[in-house]
Amino acid sequence: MSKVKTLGQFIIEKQSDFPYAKGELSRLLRDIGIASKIINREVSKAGLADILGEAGETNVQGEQVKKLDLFSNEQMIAALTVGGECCAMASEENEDIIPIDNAQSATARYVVAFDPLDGSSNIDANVSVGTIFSIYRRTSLSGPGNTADFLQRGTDQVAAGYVIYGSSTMLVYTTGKGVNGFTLDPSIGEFCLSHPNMKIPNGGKIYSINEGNYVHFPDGVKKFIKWCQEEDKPSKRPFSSRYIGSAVADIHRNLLYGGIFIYPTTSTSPKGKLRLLYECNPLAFIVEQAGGKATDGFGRILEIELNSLHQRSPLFIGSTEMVERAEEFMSKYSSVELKN
Ligand code: AHM
Ligand code: MG
Repeated sequence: MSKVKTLGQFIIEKQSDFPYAKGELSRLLRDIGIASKIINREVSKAGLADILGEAGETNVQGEQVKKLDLFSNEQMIAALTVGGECCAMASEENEDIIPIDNAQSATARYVVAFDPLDGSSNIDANVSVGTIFSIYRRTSLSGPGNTADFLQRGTDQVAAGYVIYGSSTMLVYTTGKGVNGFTLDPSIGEFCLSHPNMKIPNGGKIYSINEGNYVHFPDGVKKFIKWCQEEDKPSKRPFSSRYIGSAVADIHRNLLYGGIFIYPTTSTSPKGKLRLLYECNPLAFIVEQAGGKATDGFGRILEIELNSLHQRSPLFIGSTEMVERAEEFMSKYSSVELKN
């Protein structure tokens, strides 16, 4: 047998990192892994939807053809509901939480927040999309979970991860003890450890931001972008601009190569676009665990108080040196009033 280590094997091995764990967290991660394989199967057939479906309504089995983000949402909900380790879910696709009211959920200890298919506007163009998830211990004592179970700070996350459906499919996660990445081997249907102990370079040469919104950016961001574009040999500027428009894909690339991703406040979106609970917090937890930094331009993402499920936040995330440089520009040229 080769040295390949599957996600399942890795999770079982790592369970001993949590001496009081009863395996529930491991089972939750396994359930998410299963949902993501089903999502992957459908995402990889995205271009076939029209020819398999009848007027886009039904597929070849006569089933309803669903939009992939709704399909992904259903898969995550189904996997976590039957898994029995989770007492409530929160999803980008659902206004309210989804409490789980069954025999196991009464004693289940976790809640899971997720964005089932982030960047889904890219899907028809065959561009990478992702699933993002974040796991918390419930704060309620029993029964189905409630909204208050989710209103915790990012620092309270027990695990977080993302799945990127790209040129290959990868699952990257952390339980607060470093970051590990697994690539799906389609021939055996297993996520295999391919990127152990991921570390983001301290500096980088890539900045990722939707520059089309330039006129709406805070001055600090405008000045930072101009600084990235200046010629300066010692700091290897000008930097490269790379923007996919799928946060998972942009941040994953920067995690590997070094760089910064920014989705700031804009004059049209004064709180930013991305959501704290199931986009910013899990991505921030992963990037910090990989040695990087994530802020809202002024302070640490993971310490922001969460008051509502779909609360937005600006996000500056990536290589520590680059995020700190952007923060310098923010504190010099932008008002802290822009803060969340
Ligand atoms: P979504 O959750 O509706 O897919 O939106 C989130 C996505 C992120 O993945 C991406 O970084 C951002 O929206 C792109 O937004 P924009 O098109 O404004 O640049
Ligand atoms: Mg999203």
